[in-house]
Amino acid sequence: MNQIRNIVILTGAGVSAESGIDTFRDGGGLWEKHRVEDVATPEAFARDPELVLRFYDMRREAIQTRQPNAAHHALARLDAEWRGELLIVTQNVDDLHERAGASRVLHMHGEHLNAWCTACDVRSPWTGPLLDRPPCPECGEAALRPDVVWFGEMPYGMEEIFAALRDADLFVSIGTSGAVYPAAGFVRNARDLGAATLELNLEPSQGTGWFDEARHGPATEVVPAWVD
Ligand code: BJW
Repeated sequence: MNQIRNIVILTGAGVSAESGIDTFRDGGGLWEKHRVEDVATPEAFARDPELVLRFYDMRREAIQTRQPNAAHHALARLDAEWRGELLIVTQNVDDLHERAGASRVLHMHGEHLNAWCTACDVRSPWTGPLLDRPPCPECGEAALRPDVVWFGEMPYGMEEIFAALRDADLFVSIGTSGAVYPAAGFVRNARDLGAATLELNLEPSQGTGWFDEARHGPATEVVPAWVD
């Protein structure tokens, strides 16, 4: 890591898997139990808000009982100690990077523990259920939805992410299948912009061929081994 000053780290569901949070596309993952079209699009929410809110209430409750694992802690150590630029771009909607102590975290697919009021456009911290249609703490309208990015919606922070990719010397992708864009394209963006690229994943991802180097194994092993 001698020549490296600026790092962008992309994380996905695999980094939280060993904390007991379901991934999406693995065997037994969320998309085996729920159809994407039924729970993770704006059209699904318009059609059947109760089904969507029940799905997210269940997951919001579950993540609050889960704890960061050795991969989150290793990344938090790196964040605390790295003197150059560092950005953890997470696709995860849990808060395990933050609870491990990382501060330079961007949630490109939103956060379970926020609610977004579609009436006044304000985001508020939210730990309880949304199914009973509580009023927005800001404007009082019963118009809250989970503050997550569904298919067809624009991910958060794209300008900041591309600025970081432009300056990156190293791009590291951890625990993501490479199935969902635009995140799946970051490795090619980073390469085109001159960064070295590394994949850390349980198995080769869909984009594994784009990386300069890949190390495969559980995140709680391969991430601390890379950081330390
Ligand atoms: C471990 C492990 C262990 C397990 N240790 N590893 C056709 C072509 C290209 C694009 C499109 C297309 N048609 C439509 C699109 C666009 C669409 C898209 O990508 N669709 C694809 C499915 C084809 N994308 C969008 O709509 C996005 N918006 C968009 O594109 O806007 C326009 C735009 C244009 C230009 C620039 C910018 C924007 C929005 C995508 C929103 C995704 N939302 C979700 C739900 C979030 C809320 C929620 O949590 O419910 O985000 S879907 C879901 O997938 C979630 C995740 O963040 C995301 C990625 O999943 P992830 O993290 O990779 O998880 P898995 O399960 O897929 O993989 C886990 C990996 O971990 C596996 O590889 C395991 O092996 C590994 N693993 N255990 C290490 N212990």
